[in-house]
Parts: sequence; structure tokens; C-alpha cells
Amino acid sequence: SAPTPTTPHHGASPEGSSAGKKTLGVAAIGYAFMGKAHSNAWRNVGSFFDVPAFEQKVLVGRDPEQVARAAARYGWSESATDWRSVLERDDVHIVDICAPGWMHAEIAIAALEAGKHVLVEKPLANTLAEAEAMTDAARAARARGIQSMIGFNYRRVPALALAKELIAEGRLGTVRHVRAAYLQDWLVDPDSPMTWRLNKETAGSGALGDIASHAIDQVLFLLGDTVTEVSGRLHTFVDSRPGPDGPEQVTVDDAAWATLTLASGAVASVEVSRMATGRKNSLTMEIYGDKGSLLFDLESINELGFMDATVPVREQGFRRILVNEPDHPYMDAWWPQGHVIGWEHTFTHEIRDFLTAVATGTPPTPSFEDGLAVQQVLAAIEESADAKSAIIQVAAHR
Ligand code: SOE
Repeated sequence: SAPTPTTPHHGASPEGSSAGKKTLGVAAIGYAFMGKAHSNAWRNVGSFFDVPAFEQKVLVGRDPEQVARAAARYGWSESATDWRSVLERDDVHIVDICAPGWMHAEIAIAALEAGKHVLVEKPLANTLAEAEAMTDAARAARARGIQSMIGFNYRRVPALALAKELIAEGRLGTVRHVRAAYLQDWLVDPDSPMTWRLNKETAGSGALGDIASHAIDQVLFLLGDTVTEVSGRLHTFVDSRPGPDGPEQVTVDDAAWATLTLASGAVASVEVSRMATGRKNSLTMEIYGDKGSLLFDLESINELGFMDATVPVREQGFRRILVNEPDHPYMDAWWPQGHVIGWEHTFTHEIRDFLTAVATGTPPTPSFEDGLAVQQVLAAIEESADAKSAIIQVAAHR
């Protein structure tokens, strides 16, 4: 059963309480979709992984009653409405930012300056300037032993972590091209109401920042590469949606397309949409090398397709690896061999890796620099789209 909120979670790792280290106090900001996903991970991580001792101290949100209810339900000892006062607390060492993107920069920079380790949801920020300021703050904090990480949780899907291992081991040979697509359909209905996610002021961009950020991060993660050139296109299919007081202008994209040139010479296509009827939450990655290929679809999260082109031609073909063996990344912590896991587990893996990094003083990945690299590609796609698909050079991230 889940640990009670007031009891610190005690891991058995040498970095944990057994080594006499302090219990890490955690504050989370936000309790909606991502706040709930992260809270669930904080609550369960100690039941499965050996992690340093920590305590779910306080959940922060704007509405006092709702945040109090969420805190009680998700295992936090307390709730609060003022994130600034939480940053002043000596018993809070980690701040997990699950608030919308427009709040990321202000909270993350203040938290890092207050000496708190920071985990922030993706995308890093709504603008390139904010992402750069956050990265500068993270770098300065790192020099003082303060860690930071961005929550690209799909890096912690066991099948994608396995894909990275296979690529790094050279099993695909030279990767030539990648198809990355992230397709959803929750905006298909033109009467679906206006939300903060459809307003540039609050969301920064639409499908681009929300889901192309994941797809681009996967390209960079899997290939260990950087983007040098971008060509992009954005499209808004429904430009006005019902608000509480009548129709409101949609100021972000519903779908985006891009081709990326990577420093290695590989080329990636990225296609994202929140209007792909029938696609619910489909992140697909196809990686093609001269010795083999990999296929992944988030809607079949425990599977990885592998085509090994080094075996005799008559034996070739994609085979389906069921990524549910204790030998697979993260899987030895869960159930006996063959028992599948789901989307929420990726956040548990993320929290486990972050906690371990904080306790051992090892900078975790993906770092804010990694988040900035994605943000630079997003900005280049927007610039290219504004200029009608011009090719935009991407500077090496600072
Ligand atoms: C909504 O489009 C969303 O929840 C994204 O914001 C998440 O990052 C993604 O994991 C699922 O889709």
C-alpha cells in the first residue's frame, strides 16, 4: 500500500537514509493532469525502487479548497497556494513544477536561486528567451551542487530506453533517417471548448510545443545527435472555439510538420497533430539504419519492433520484442517476468532517476540544456513556417 503522507519513504540505497543523509522534502506545484501524474509517481516510487529517503511535503495550487483536496488524495502532507513562500521553507529541498508552461521560467529560476533542486514539466518554457534564462540559472545552480531536469517522460519508456541502447551498441549501423509522429485527436470537434492550451499567451504554441517537443526530444535522445537545419510548417484548422462568453480566437497551431537535418547527416521527419481522428495518444518512432531498423508506438507501450538486417535475408523481417523482462531497462523493479506496465510508470521512472541524481550529486538528464536544444528546434520550425517553409539554421545550443 502507498506510504502515509507523513512517513518519510526510506530507500535501501547507500545514498538514502541508511547512509544517514537527510530526508529530502518535496514540493509539487500543480495538481491537474501532470500534477496528478507526478504525484502518483512520488507516492509509488518508494514501493518499487530503492530511492533516497524523501517526504511529500506540500502540494501547491491556486484554489485553496481544490488543492487541499488534491493534496489529501495524492499523499501530500500539506497544501499551499503561494509558491513563493514554499521556496522559503528549509524543509523543502526539491521543487517539481507541473504548472502550465507560462509559469515555468519564473518559478524554476526562483527555485534554483533559492537552492532547490528542480524538476520541470516539458516544454521547458513558452519562449526561447525564457528557456535560455532557465538554462543559465540551471548552470549557475549546478555549480553550487543544485540539480535540475526536464520531464521528457518518454525517455523512461522501457522500450524506448532499450531502443537507445540498441542504437548506441551499433545494432542499426549508421542511422540514415527517422520518422517521428505524435498524433492525437482531442481537438477534432470544432465545438470543443477554448482552453489555455489553445492560447499563445499561455501555451506558447499548440501541438508544436505540447507534443512535437516530445517527438523532437526522442530524435535527439535516441540518436544522441543535434539538429543543424530545420524546415517547418504549422497549420490551424479551427481558428475559433467556444469560450465562456462567446467565440474565442485560437492563436496556436493544431498540427505541425518539420524535417530536421542532424549533425551526423541523418534526416528526421516530425509530424504532429491534435486533429488526427482516431489517434488517441500515438507517439510513433521509426528509425532506419544501414544494418537494421526499429519501430515503436506509444499505444503499444511494451513493444519494440526490431529488424536486424545482418541476419540472412531469408530470416529477415520485423520481430516484436515484448519489453517486459527483468533484463529490460527499469523492468526488474516491477512485476515478475511478462507482466506489462503503462504510461504512468514512465513518471515513476523519471522521479526515481531524479531522486537518485539529487542524492548522488550527479547531474541528471534530460538537462535544461537538453530542453533548450528542443526549444531551439521549435523556434526554428515557427520561423520556417512564418517564412513559408524556408530552411532555418539551428545554432548549437549554448
Ligand atoms: C496533451 O496533449 C498531452 O497530455 C501532453 O501535454 C503530454 O505531454 C503528453 O504526454 C500527452 O498528451
